[in-house]
Amino acid sequence: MNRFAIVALFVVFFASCRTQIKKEVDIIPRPQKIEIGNSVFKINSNLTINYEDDGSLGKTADYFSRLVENKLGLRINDAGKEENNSSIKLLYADDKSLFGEEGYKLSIKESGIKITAATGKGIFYGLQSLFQLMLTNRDENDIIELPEAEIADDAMFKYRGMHLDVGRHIFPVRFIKKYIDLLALYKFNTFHWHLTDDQGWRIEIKKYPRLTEIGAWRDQTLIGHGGKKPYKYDGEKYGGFYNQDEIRDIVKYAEERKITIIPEIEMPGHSMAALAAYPELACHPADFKVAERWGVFDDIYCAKDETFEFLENVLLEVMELFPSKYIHIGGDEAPKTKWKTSAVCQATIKREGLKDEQELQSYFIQRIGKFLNAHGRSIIGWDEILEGGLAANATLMSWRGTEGGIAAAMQGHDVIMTPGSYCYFDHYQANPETEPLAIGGYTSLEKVYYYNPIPDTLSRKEAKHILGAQANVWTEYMGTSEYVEYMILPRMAALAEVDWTYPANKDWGSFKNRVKEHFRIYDELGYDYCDHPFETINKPN
Ligand code: TNX
Repeated sequence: MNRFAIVALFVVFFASCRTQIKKEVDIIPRPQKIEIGNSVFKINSNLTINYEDDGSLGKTADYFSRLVENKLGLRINDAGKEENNSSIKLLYADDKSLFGEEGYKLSIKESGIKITAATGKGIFYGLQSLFQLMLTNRDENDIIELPEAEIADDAMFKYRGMHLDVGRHIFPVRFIKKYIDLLALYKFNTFHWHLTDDQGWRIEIKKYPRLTEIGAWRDQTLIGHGGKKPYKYDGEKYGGFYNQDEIRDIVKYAEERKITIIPEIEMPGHSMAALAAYPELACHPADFKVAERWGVFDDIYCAKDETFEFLENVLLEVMELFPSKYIHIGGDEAPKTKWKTSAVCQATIKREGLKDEQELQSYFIQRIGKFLNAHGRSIIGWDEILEGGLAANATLMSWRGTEGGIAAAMQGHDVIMTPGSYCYFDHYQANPETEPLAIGGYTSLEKVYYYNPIPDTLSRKEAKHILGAQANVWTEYMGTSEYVEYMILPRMAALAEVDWTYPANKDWGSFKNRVKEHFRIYDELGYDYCDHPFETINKPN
């Protein structure tokens, strides 16, 4: 081969690499199908949106216009049903059977943009993809040119969740909304709101005012890591709660973004804050304090009638506020020490013909489960609710590995996967020696990315019970909202791809490139994030 031919070959090779790269768009989670053309849609100041007016698409169009105006400073005119010359069209598909429940098609041509779906949710997700494209195709002069593209997309899992613990640290309403915005950006559909814990009760309950007068405040907080003795405290009163108006406002905000909020009211353990407010609910009432350090505490709700009456009344108010089908009732880490020495608990064990305290926990959860079922709701509980027998209709959240989830799915129960070593975003994401203080562990971005929620041991039928995966954000060591952002970004982007993208389309190399582009989105939207998530260290988790 002569020199000219070799050079020509190189040119062709590199040119094809370049077009290869251009074939990708920076959408996370990665869509099912993407075809990219050669032209572009240039966004100018005359953007208009139109939609079929079914009473709901108009609201979605309005949401999108506000989003684009706030974040990109671009006005979109609402053309209502006027189709003429509208640059963004939202349409319901004629043949709905061609679309999944949450699927959509996004078509970008030189002449305009069209989003088609069978449902309002699908349209909403199409708009999120469009929003990401607008953010990642903007140049230094704020000019946006979208590539010609045909995108067809749908969700792999129907439950795509992010959790947030506001018990250990509380965050302002405006941050809860900012968190929800991020869920929407990444097509999550569930926000699991952990509202009560030993260190703070965070939801106003009108019938029991002491829960927030007393239970929402701790006298001081542990400094440093909980595993390090002697304990040192900061001596500063800390606390707060969300009143019912704020909660209603947040539920509405989430609804507008197609996100269901599942509230969690912990029982029978992690209840020190409630016991500090109402000590009579304990087996051995004492002068309890709202917890000031992290861990698992022996005093838990006593399995007695007063407790059930209290919890049922609390749940009635919770159900008023949250329309979700599921209510999370916790169930984790409830030591049985106090139940062993309680006459009432022992009498209940005898009366109900239970074997031991483990079965009493099961009785406790089942009784609450029946109460919620009678009100048309279903319970979700952490995997300890397996012990002593699962309540009817209970959905299990598997956190201590995947075994609990596997066992529950084999018993025909629905399961949400949140195994600690893949889905705990309170673990370190980079070298612990140089990172800010976290609880421990090491869960890299890559590890999250490769998580597959469906265990190989399950049959096809059993695997249908795996609804999806969720990351848990426990906040013992996250005192500020900026630090919460830092811990979830970009790992949340990886989880989005675990939950949404079909396994055949997952690709770590491609994800790495796209996530780097998303750093720009975080900068643009004002989120903190870990900018060095690719380094790997030799630390097993
Ligand atoms: C275990 S996960 C807990 C939480 C802690 C977390 C820390 C679960 C159901 N319970 O109370 O915050 O570990 O990683």
